Amino acid sequence: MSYHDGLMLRRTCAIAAFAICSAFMPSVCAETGYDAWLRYAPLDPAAAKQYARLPVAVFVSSGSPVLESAQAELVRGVRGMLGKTLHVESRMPAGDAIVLATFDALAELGLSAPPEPVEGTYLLKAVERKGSSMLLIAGAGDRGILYGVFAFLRRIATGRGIEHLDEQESPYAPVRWTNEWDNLDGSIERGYAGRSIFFDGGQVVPDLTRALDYARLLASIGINGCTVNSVNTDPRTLTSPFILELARIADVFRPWGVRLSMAIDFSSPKSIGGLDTFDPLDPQVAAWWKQKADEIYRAIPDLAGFVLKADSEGRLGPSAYSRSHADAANVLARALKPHGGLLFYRAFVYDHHMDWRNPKNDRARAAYDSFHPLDGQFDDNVVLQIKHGPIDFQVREPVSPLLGALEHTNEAIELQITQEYTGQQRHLCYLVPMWKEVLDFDLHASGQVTYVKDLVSGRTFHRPAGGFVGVANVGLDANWLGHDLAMANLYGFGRLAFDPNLSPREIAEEWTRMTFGNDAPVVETIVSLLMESWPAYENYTGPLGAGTLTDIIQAHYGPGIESSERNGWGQWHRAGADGIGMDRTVATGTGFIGQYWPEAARLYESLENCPDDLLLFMHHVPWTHLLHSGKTVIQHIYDSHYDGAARVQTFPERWQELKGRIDEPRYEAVLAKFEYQAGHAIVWRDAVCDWFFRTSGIPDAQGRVGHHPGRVEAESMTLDGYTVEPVTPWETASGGKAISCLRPACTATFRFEGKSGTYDIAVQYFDENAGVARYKLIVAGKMAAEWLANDTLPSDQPNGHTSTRKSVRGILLHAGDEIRIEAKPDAKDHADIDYVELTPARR
Ligand code: GCV
Repeated sequence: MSYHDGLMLRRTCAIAAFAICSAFMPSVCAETGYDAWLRYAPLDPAAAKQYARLPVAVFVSSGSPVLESAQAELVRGVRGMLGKTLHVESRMPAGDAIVLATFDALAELGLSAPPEPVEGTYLLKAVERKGSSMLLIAGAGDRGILYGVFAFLRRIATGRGIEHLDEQESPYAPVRWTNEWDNLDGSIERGYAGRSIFFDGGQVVPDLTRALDYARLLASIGINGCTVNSVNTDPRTLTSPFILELARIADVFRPWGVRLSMAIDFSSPKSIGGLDTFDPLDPQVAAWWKQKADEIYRAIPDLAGFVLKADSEGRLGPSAYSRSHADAANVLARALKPHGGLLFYRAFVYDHHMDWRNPKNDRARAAYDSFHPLDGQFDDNVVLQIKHGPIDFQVREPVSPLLGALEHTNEAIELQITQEYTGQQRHLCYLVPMWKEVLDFDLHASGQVTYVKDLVSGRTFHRPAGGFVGVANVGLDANWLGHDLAMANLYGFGRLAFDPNLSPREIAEEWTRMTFGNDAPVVETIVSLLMESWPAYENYTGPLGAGTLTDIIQAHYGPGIESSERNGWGQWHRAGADGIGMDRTVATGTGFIGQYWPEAARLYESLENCPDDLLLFMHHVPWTHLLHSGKTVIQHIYDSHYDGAARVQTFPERWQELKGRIDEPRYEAVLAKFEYQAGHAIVWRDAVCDWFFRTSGIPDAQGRVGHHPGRVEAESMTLDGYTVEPVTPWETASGGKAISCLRPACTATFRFEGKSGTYDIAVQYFDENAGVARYKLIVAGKMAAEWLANDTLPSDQPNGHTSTRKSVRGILLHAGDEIRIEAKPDAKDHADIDYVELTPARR
């Protein structure tokens, strides 16, 4: 569904919602996911009862665009959920009222404010005053009130009472930003939900409704800054006409308390500024940045700051002039300083041409080696933006040691909401439990208990700035992230940034209630699916801290196990005949473990202490090394891949239990995603197990690897028109081969030789992004299924990205029945097929 169709449907639904659901029946009105967790669907009558005494008069103690948003949101939410229309009064009402006030205004109401609240703090309080009930939504600044309104509506949406309300919350850290990797042409780097909501064809889009609605979503979870263009930025971002265009985005963000920030190109003084240098220590360059910052602040007075990726993955940086990262950061920070702006300097700096033959080379060391020596040299409005792990958003990484190594520098942790290495929003992978583990990790900085959440928020070393940055990459898809359930990650990022002491389960439950309603089976099922999803994904994609075994050169999506090796990118797992893993010990390896403070290093340096889930990140061990679990490494790899794939086979069935309890469009969309994920998890399982079997030479003790009962290889079928072709990499096709149709039409046929009964039939084919092939599955002369290979998977070749499963369930088969696939290729999609698998019916 396009954005505009989605919007129309949403509007129609909003108007119809109360008419249809005015009897407070659970709403199963068609939804697009556009409203995300801010649906404000009518509560059922029993739940609504507890809010019967909610005052209908609202008084707002002052006016500002943010307060107007707060007030309008309150009216909208209460109307949607309770069917009650609030009246906004211009004077303090004599009777019961909801009062929105800043802490500064509380004294006038005869109430006291919390001592020294940080910006964004809110207070929800039920107060009896002169015989009337007052429901106070107070805040430190307008943002505090806005956050209070969202917290209040969240209470109602999740069915929590407001009788004796007394809730006060302060944001854990001042920085709670998203980064969007949007390009000016409208594409999004590592975006999986359509094109940019901000840019198209080199311009800011004329209609910024989506940007405005995004700001509302961000505000509802306490996000206060958003960098709208990719860190791999286009220097044109800083040209005068473009600054004026960006100002339009800042204008739509402002009423929601979200400040715009921009990614900048370090070579700009030369590339667009007319200077012959961008040397940060050249006074002309400093003057250029100062004049540029002044110009930007004239157009965007509340710009939050700049983000810079320099000397990384081909981006120009201070090394061009043998200057330090501190020199580069400070020249920008000084230009921003008079305006109150922050400079985020990304610590994602590494050499991507490293010599893989040198066993001492290690990309994981790079951030610490580059930035730790500079601690204390950065100005106070510089924030080092540090990815949570030392490599790059893998399914499992240790915490970056740099996070514990900066006592005199502000830092922010960078988390990735967009699922670059974790299934690209085609697989469900709820990342909040992973982030929580990271934030709760004790880095023992200076020998003290120092959790990551306290280091990054600036609490540990009393830094003036710091916090949380999430790379979101929302797009024009109606549901923002492409998979309705992936929105739990955006929600969870904001909730953790505001309060990292929340638990992943609490967040999952809150999000589910707001997004899908309070129906108990719905809540139970979705929460359990979310909570199981990261462990399952880790199990079928990446073992024991070796990284996600994906194709790291291209799409970062399907399996591509060897792509990590023998190149300069440094994501090596060093698997070979003798064993697997990177030796990062101080004693014999790269010394990476020595970058941790001694108490944390002790956890990793010895094989005895090292946790199983990071073993291969830290050590090189033989295949037969015994884990703490008692299994050998190789058997763990086989077992975990089978377990993970088996777990997600249950996802579609469990989701189907919710039919009728969730609106049809979202029900169907998620079901289709789960069916796809279940099939692709098998591709992952088989690719990883086959590759490790060939490399280790050690068979699976349970006899599963390489043995697939019920599987008929396409190359063994009777082929008409099809030819047998090798697939690259070999492990992404069963038996390393597939059949390819280079004629206008082809067929592949075989006879069923098993016991008569009801079977599920899976056709494993390759859905290449090079045309739309057509398939028909004909069983005993009858059409069993017909489909198009029209997905937009990230490759135009048969491989682990494109291998796709079509499942047809409950087909009655008799011994000797003919099973035939008829295919028509299209353009360069050759209707490739890997195999057909027949299993006794499951459902
Ligand atoms: C924006 C990884 C991603 C790149 C990304 C980079 C970064 O390498 O694959 O797309 O570039 O990280 O974070 O800068």
